[in-house]
Amino acid sequence: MAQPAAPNLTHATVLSKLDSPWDMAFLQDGTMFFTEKCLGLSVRQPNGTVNKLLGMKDAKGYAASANDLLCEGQAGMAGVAVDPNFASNRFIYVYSTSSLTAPGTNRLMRMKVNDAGTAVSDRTDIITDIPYKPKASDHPFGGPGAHNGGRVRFSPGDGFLYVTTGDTHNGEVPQSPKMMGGKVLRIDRDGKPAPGNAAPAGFDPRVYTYGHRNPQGIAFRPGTNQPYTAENGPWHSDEVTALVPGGNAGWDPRPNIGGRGACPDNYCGYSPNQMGALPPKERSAFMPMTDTKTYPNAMKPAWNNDGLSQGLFSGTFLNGPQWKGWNGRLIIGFAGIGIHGTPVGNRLDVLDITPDGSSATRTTVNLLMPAARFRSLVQGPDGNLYVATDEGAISRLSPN
Ligand SMILES: [Ca+2]
Repeated sequence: MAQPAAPNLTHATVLSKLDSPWDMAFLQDGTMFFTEKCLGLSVRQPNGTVNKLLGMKDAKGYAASANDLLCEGQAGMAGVAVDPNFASNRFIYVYSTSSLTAPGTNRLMRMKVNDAGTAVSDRTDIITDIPYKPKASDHPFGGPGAHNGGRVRFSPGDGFLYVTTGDTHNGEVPQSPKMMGGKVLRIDRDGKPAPGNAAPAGFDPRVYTYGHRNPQGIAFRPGTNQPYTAENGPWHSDEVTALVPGGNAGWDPRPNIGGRGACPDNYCGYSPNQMGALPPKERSAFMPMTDTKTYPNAMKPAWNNDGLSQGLFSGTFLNGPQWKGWNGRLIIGFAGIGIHGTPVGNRLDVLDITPDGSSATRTTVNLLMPAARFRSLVQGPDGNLYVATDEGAISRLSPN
């Protein structure tokens, strides 16, 4: 039987001249909440009106401001999700870096949106202890705010909230049972652990999976609702991984694990590493994204970006017959700026993942829009794909 064809895409700009838009979340009527990394939370009403709801420190023009919210490097205001019961409880959830406790952490805030959609109130920080990298001098690589995680999604299957967190360039974090970076957390709307997380004994009960590097995409496969992460690799090997409760994603940048030597500031995350695209057999000596030697039961990736690190950042499953041959497939976006000799990562790929999540084949999307650094991908209630780019736009890609 012939495979259904891939859809053609048309492109329309929904909002432009934004400042580092990071994520979007929709209501059924098309209302779109969105974050800007260094400004705050806003909402675009179905008629196109934009209301600025909650601003970070020094952001102008917002209905309210929160002076503890800050941005620095990759950190700032990030993921946003609306409650599945929004119609009755009006709850919205936002991940942001905060200075409320020194030297700062990432927090997951729950707030209430008023009926007019012009203001938020009742901020409750339901997670307060996600690590944040406060200053460049702590570690030799990257800058402050590096590896900050930040995607926030409700599962349509179990109704719980999944939160992705980054390793903050701290070697102890990803495998730590108590430090909440390098994890996927699974919680209820009050921030309490969801039942069935199944992390090993001694782990914080909010931990669903651990041993991640910097997962910034999480999506749920239609049909099974199994969660999949998309995460950045250490100058090689971006990964997409099917998650299982209590699973170890196999990232452990500590020295002396698996025979690694001393590394700068006890973070071997780039050591040994490659500069440029080396042949796969040479890459096998690199610090692995999934260390199956040390952790034989680690979750193996469904897909590896041909050994390259190009800023794999976000992903969502396309769902609905309008997507033709891509219906049910995972679309992922890259935001890599092309450092260390790798090609710039401004593209979208569609992955056809096997039912067991063990492997995938890739199709690169031919976009009818300018090349861009893709920060967020969300399918809207109209069935179209909305994309946020570092170039400052939120666009709509419609299949036809
Ligand atoms: Ca991994």
